Amino acid sequence: MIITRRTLLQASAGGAAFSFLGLRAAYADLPKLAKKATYKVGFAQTESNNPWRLAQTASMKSEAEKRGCQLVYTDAASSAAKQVADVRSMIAQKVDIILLAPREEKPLIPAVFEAKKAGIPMLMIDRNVDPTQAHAGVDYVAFIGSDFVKEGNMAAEVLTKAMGGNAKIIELQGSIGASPANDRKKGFADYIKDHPGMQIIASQSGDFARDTGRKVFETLYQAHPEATALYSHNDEMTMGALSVLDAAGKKAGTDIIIASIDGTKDACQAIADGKVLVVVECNPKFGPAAFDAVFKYGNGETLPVSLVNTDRVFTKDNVAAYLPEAF
Ligand code: GYE
Repeated sequence: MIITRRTLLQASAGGAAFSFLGLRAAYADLPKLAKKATYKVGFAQTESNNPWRLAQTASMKSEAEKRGCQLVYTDAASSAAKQVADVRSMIAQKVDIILLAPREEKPLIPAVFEAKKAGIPMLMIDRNVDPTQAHAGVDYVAFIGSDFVKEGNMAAEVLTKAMGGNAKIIELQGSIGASPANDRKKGFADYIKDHPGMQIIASQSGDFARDTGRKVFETLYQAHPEATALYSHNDEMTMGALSVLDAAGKKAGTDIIIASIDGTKDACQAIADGKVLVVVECNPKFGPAAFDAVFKYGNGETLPVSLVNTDRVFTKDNVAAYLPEAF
């Protein structure tokens, strides 16, 4: 049987077991990782401008140290072009494996193929690259992260129920071209399409950043004072929006009902304070799962092409128990 990328995609699209014969053949395409006691691991971070990123980096650094691995760490400072250059420098430094948190889906594609060509395996951490251009199990080993479509879906479900199926919604999107922004938008839209009273009246990117979120929300809310709800793709932008509402003398939680994603301390405290309705978790503590995958791969094991985190849903009913572990 000849295994093509299409065969593999069909197998994964069907959610079929990845022990499928085809996977092993396609896997043969991937760079190998020699079995060693420790590895020189590259971690190409996207940016460090929010608590989620800082928690992720801390988790990766502490796990690398625990396992005696040398971590070659780079921070792309919100630039996809810099992140491509960062991966190139890791290739030049001959790291054993690269953990990439791709800022955007398309611009990082060349970096994936350059690593593959250099014989360096790669794991996609937290965000993904364009699935039509590069394939897990073929071009890179696996994706480890959340199901962002499901996150958007869960946020929509809690918001729809709380609003009795009627809301005029402002949506703050994440960074343009980033997989969590694309998928969180889709997951939310998929859910509300069956609830005609749930209308998105304005939707714009706040770049997953607090200050950009604040500015964008200020403009959108001024243009749409009739808004009754906010769906924000991450907690940092939610915090930006909360400061706008405060300054405008509006009551978050009453005048505007808010659904958000991540699970930061600030946003979860805002649930406890009655300002935010729901935060869908997106866990940034990737270190243990990422390094487990590295060592398993080095051991010659076949990894599932997608390792999906389980995300919880925080509301006023359960947030107090979560707050001590919030980041
Ligand atoms: O939600 C956000 C961060 O890629 C899942 O990126 C991650 C997202 C997370 O900047 O806060």
